[in-house]
Amino acid sequence: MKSSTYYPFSNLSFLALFLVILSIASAATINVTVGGDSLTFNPQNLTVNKGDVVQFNWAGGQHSIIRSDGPAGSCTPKNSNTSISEAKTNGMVTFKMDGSDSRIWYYCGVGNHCKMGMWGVIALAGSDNSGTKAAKSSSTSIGISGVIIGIIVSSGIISIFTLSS
Ligand SMILES: *[C@@H]1O[C@H](CO)[C@@H](O)[C@H](O)[C@H]1NC(C)=O
Ligand SMILES: *[C@@H]1O[C@H](CO)[C@@H](O)[C@H](O)[C@H]1NC(C)=O
Ligand SMILES: *[C@@H]1O[C@H](CO)[C@@H](O)[C@H](O)[C@H]1NC(C)=O
Ligand SMILES: [Cu+2]
Repeated sequence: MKSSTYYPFSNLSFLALFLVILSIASAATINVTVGGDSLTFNPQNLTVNKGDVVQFNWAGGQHSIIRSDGPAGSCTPKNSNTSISEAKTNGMVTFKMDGSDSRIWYYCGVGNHCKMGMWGVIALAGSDNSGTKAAKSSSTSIGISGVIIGIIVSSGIISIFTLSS
């Protein structure tokens, strides 16, 4: 009697634990090379999952990482929290895409590096506006077609009744 009360809870706990483990396991570290042979962030355009950590590795030259408000290629700092890294020549910094932004833009603030193309974008997979809208409208149309199919089925049944009587 006691066990029948507790089993559903322990199943839910296992499911919750499994989902937590899954989300920890799927959080990845993605490398971006800063500078080196060219004035670039490589890869320049990155799509990551929520919780992923982007690791910027300096490969040569003096570079900083400053956030902008976009669009891609903007060399103007964001209003607040603009710096991911001050200018330096080696080492690394990490930036976690924790879900507070669905997309971030950044650039190197040293010299004319940004104008030369030293900027990058990190987007969260599946969280851009178009994707959200598409997902919403498709589920709406499924709902509408469900109603329409329901009406057609009902009218079919009605007409069958009409024909046989
Ligand atoms: C990322 O860079 C670090 C340090 O340079 C290296 O140890 C690691 O293997 C790299 N990871 C990937 C996935 O390339
Ligand atoms: C990154 O995306 C921009 C458009 O936002 C594009 O102009 C640029 O060529 C892309 N960079 C690379 C390396 O593909
Ligand atoms: C700036 O960053 C700090 C630490 O990451 C955070 O606590 C704070 O909320 C941020 N402020 C804004 C305006 O984004
Ligand atoms: Cu630079």
